[in-house]
Amino acid sequence: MRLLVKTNLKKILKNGKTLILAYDQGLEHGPTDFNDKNVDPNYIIKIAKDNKFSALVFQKGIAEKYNDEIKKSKIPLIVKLNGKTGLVKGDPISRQLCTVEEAIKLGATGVGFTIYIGSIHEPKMLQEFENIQRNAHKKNIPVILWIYPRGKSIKNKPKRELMAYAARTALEIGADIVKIKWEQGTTFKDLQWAVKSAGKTKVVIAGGAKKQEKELLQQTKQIMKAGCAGLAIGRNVWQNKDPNKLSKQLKKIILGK
Ligand code: FBP
Repeated sequence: MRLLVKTNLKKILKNGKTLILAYDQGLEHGPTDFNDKNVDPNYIIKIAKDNKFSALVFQKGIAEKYNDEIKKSKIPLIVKLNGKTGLVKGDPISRQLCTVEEAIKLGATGVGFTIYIGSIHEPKMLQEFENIQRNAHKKNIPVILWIYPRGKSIKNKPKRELMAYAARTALEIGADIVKIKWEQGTTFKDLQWAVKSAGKTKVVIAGGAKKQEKELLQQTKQIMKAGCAGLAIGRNVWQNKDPNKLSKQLKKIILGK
């Protein structure tokens, strides 16, 4: 990897660890995930700022409209370059909605992209990623890949295999950080195998729908023990009644402070 990409990666990873706040659910799921408070992007920026998250993830619209507030927060920005709504059924496809150049103009430290491996549309997403990865690395911008096995073809495949396959794909196609789900029904050992499969690509785990705090904290300890770099989490933090308290607990586990 080019040295400068590494330098910029260091803005997101401290000692190889990271706690990223994700807020692209408004597009992916719709405002059903939100309440009166967290529907406002400023609320999310404040959580990230007050708790010194490692990075914040937005789609380009929020990154543009709330640019002053994001810059003032001094939290590194990751701009998601593709996305889709949750309304279309069938094998998913997430197309590019923003370029690397636009993300850089918005002040991005990193860019994010989603690929649904196993979807019949996988080749299109792989190809768009290829272009983004090359452009981003030319400009010394690290690439974070959200990679989720989805679609009819994966229905009967073991979750353990799919999780490691997702992680490995990220390494093979040049992602700097890969975001996977710790698939339900898989074990700690399975997660360790996925981390191993990702090689030098750092693994972060998605939060998923809101769960009990105790469960989340216990899982986070396991995630770190398995060799992951941290979490890229959304709903569990900004849907929590006390996001500051939870963020501090997560930081202690992940970053040790
Ligand atoms: P959460 O912690 O809220 O699950 O966010 C993680 C994330 O990857 C988001 O960035 C994204 O919007 C969402 O999950 C997509 O989840 P899914 O594809 O399962 O609906």
